[in-house]
This record gives sequence, structure tokens and C-alpha cells, in this order.
Amino acid sequence: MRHQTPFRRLSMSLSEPPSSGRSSAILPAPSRATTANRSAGALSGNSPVPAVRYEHIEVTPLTPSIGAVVTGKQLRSIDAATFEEIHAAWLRHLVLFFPDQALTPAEHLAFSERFGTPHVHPAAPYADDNPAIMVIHTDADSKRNNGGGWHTDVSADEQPPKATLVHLHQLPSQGGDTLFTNMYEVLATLSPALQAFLTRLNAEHVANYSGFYGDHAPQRASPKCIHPMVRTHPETGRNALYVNPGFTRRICELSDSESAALLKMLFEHATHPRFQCRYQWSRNALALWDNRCTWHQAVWDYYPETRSGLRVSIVGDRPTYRADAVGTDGKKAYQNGVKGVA
Ligand SMILES: O=C(O)CCC(=O)C(=O)O
Ligand SMILES: [Fe+2]
Repeated sequence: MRHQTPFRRLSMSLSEPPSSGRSSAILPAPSRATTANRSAGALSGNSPVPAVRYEHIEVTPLTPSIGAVVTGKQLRSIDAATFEEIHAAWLRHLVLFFPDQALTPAEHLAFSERFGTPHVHPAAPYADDNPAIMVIHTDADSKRNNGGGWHTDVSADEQPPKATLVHLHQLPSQGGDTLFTNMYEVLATLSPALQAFLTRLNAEHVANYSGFYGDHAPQRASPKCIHPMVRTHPETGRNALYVNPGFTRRICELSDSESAALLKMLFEHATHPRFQCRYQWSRNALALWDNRCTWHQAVWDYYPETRSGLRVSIVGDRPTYRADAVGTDGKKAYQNGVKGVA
């Protein structure tokens, strides 16, 4: 398979930063481990996380930056070794897609719970009398499409969901794709001076679900929270930009006009296609994404057709920036990497 460059067994610990011991927080120089792997030709795509050899699943990357399709297993019955591989692939590719998963809502929930405690959405309708099983549904009567703009899930919560698992049961005849963005790379391709500045800033995230889900009564008040703009991923030790157009309203330490200008610039930078993948769903596919280092957006291009399924999210940590983190990934700065005219 083109993605597999076996040089290292999965027994490596991905719960530790890939290059622990590195002290400089944010300088965009490759870590020693990364450099060694690169010269050995061991990296696939842009990930600084070492390649792994999978023995229980097949993993096919969608782009060098983000996303992989995982085949070979039914998620309703996986053993601990398979789960470990899925977890490692998730940390490496940020979003995984599992086609052809025959899952009842209870099985979807049970697989999701292997990642932690289910998160209850503040306002969305739910299935099976269980507020942890959120309904995803858009049809000809919908006023809006859930997840239709770039966002990370419920980032206005004090402990936003770390993982989201969406299983789609009904699809339109065409369209209804979901796009994902790699927010590690978005940060890493900014100039070192701007990265360093961002590590000192916090931003306010505000949700307003009032009327969003029609007549459905909310589970709780719409949340509001202040989070650091650069977030250190607690499992990979890598830094990601943690602001998004869906929920981030202003940068606390700046004036209104400075805040608006910087957020506009960051949002534009983050929407470059080089950081993205786009998934074309098939019926009964399940997507698993990491909200700590990605954005996503569901495209509503299939009106008046119906698209529906279920979602379970898993509670994450309170976002923090760690000055002793692995840092960013040594990408070329934005002006060297992605600007261009044609
Ligand atoms: O329907 C989708 O593809 C994703 C919608 C969304 O943003 C979500 O469920 O978090
Ligand atoms: Fe979402």
C-alpha cells in the first residue's frame, strides 16, 4: 500500500510527545526524531509523527496533510490491539473514515466510549432518549445545515469535545461531502514571530444555539469560554492554532480592530486547500475526527435531498498551551509555501 512505510512498530508510545525532551516551544525547526525519520525516508506525507506498521487495519491517506480511510475491521467488535492501531492512526492523520460500518446507535456509542466520556451537546436533538447520541439531519424543510461553516465542535465549552464520531445512514444522490483542515500545519506555516506572539494570546469563544435546532428545547445554556489561541495537544505534544470562525469572537488582549484584523488573517490562512481533505461519504461510513487540531465544515449542496445520521462526541481536556511542548513542525512559512498566482 502506498501509505505504509514500515520502519517502526506500533509499540511506540503515541501518548508521549514524539520527541519528548525538546524544550524550545515554538521554533519551527524539525525535532531530532523528525529529521532522522525524514532522512531515512520514513515519513509519509507531512506528518512529523513517525510512520507505523499496521497489523490489524489498512490505512490509506487521503492527502499528505490530513485524513485517512481505514478498512479491514468492523468497529462493533474490535480487540484492544486493533483499537490501539486505530488510536495511533487517528493521532497521525487527525481524521479517519471507516466505510461500510454496520452499527446500531448503541454500537456506535459503545465504540465512541472507548475514547472517553460522551459529551452532551448543549442544544441539538438526540436519538434513543440519550442526549449523548446527537441527530444529524438535513432535508428539504431544514432552515440550515448543521456544521455548515468552518468550526471545531463546541469550542465554547470549557472542556470541548476531543473526538467526534459521525455515522451517516442516509445520503443524497450527490454531494454532502465534509471538509477537514489540519490546524497543526496552519500554525506551523505562520512566521515564527507571529507564532510566538499567538502563544501569548487568549480568545473568547461564544456559542449561540438559540433557535438553531428549531423547536427542540436545549439541554443547557449556550456556553461561552476563554481559551488560549495556541493549544498543545495533550496526546501528541504538538501545538495547533485553536481559534475558529464558528465560535471565536475576539482576542482578549487586543483592541477590537486589532482582534478583527488578526482573526480575519488567520481564518484566511487556515482555509488554504493545502491543509485540507474532503471526504465523499458512502452510506454507513463513520468519520472520527480530532477537534483539538482540526476544523471541519459540512457542505449543503444537495437541497432538497436528505442527509442524516448520528453523532457521538467525547469530552476533552480544558485547552492549554504548554511552553515545554514539542512545538510546531518546521514547515516553511506561509509566504514560501502557499502563496502564488496563476
Ligand atoms: O454532517 C457532517 O458531516 C458534520 C457536521 C458537523 O459539523 C458535526 O457533526 O460536528
Ligand atoms: Fe461539527
